Amino acid sequence: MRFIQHLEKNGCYASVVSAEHAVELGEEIRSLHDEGRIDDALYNDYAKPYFTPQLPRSMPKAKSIIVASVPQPMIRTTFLWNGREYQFVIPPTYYDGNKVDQRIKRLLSEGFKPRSYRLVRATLPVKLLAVRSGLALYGRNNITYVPKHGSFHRLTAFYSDYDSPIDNWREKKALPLCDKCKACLKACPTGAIMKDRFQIRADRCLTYLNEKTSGHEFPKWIDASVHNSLVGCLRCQRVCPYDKDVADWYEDRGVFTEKETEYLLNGKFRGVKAANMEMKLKRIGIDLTIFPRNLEALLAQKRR
Ligand code: B12
Ligand code: SF4
Ligand code: SF4
Repeated sequence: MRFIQHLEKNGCYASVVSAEHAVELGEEIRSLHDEGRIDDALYNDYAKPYFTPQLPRSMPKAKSIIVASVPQPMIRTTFLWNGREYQFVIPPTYYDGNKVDQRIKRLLSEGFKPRSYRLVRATLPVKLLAVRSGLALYGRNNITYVPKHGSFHRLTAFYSDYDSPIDNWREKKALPLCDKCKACLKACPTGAIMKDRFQIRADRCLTYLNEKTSGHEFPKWIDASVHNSLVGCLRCQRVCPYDKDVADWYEDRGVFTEKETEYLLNGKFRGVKAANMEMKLKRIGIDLTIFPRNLEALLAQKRR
């Protein structure tokens, strides 16, 4: 399909399925919750809109869902503190969400020419969609992988009135090496990846814990040495053989002065100063809610 080739020429991947599958995606996730394999808080509070897909009001008769993958590096950001310079990492996908959506929308519109179709951003469980559309494969770490950039890519999806002659819907599939490899299982610091079950225990994932607002302290069972990113966690990605070409792929973004670091560690955020800091943090895909907890945890490690 020309629009898929157009995305590929621009370094991205895409696939298309019939819009009828939106319901199935929701059903599959719901049945996991019914079986007790997704924590109530995660299902009901954290990610409900992704798990209960509905065709958008602006396109109740959508014909297809187009899912796209855009490569993204890690962000490396610098904090000056007590006369020293510290570099901390933010994993791919936290930042530039809107930019990615706009870029994909533009590339799709260009690829559709001379025709023109409507595109409405879709709130869906996009990993499951990407794998069931043949765009990606699941890793045992439950992250999805595409050629070249491994798991270092952002997924996004759009409903469209494009009536695709092909429906790429299929069974889900894992990476070929996951059968024998245990690298991510061994590297996971919280036991979220399990030996005898493919689906991870998301409620144990460090990312789930450090994305919560800073008022939520880390549980006692979390070892202080496990923190590795300003938000999220990269342990299971960086050890994966399919990520070996991207494991050191960074973009340097943002320097926080001594004063700014002190402000973030102080934890009292109000008024114009807080608004300005939010703007600066937005560029690297985070916000004030995770401060001071996550930064304290990383700096404490450096002092050990
Ligand atoms: C909720 C959520 C979280 C939660 C829960 C994660 C989870 N695994 O459920 C938390 C906060 C923990 C989280 C963490 C992360 N997330 Co997140 N998250 C989401 C969100 C909103 C929904 C994910 C979801 O559908 N979960 C429900 C579970 C049940 O679905 P699933 O993980 O796909 O589970 C499938 C597998 O277990 C598989 N399966 C089960 N058994 C078997 C057996 C076989 C043989 C096979 C093949 C498959 C299989 O089937 C299940 C579905 O039926 C999406 C955004 C979106 N729009 O979808 C981002 C998203 C998935 N997250 C993303 C990322 C990058 C991450 C992190 C890597 C961030 C980081 N570096 O710290 C971590 C990775 C944690 C991990 N190992 O999964 C990206 C993934 C991009 C990619 N390359 O795949 C997404 C898509 C955001 C984005 N727009 O890019 N996340
Ligand atoms: S580290 Fe090994 S088991 Fe884990 S996702 Fe990668 S190949 Fe699969
Ligand atoms: S992101 Fe970290 S805590 Fe979560 S599954 Fe991967 S290694 Fe484990």
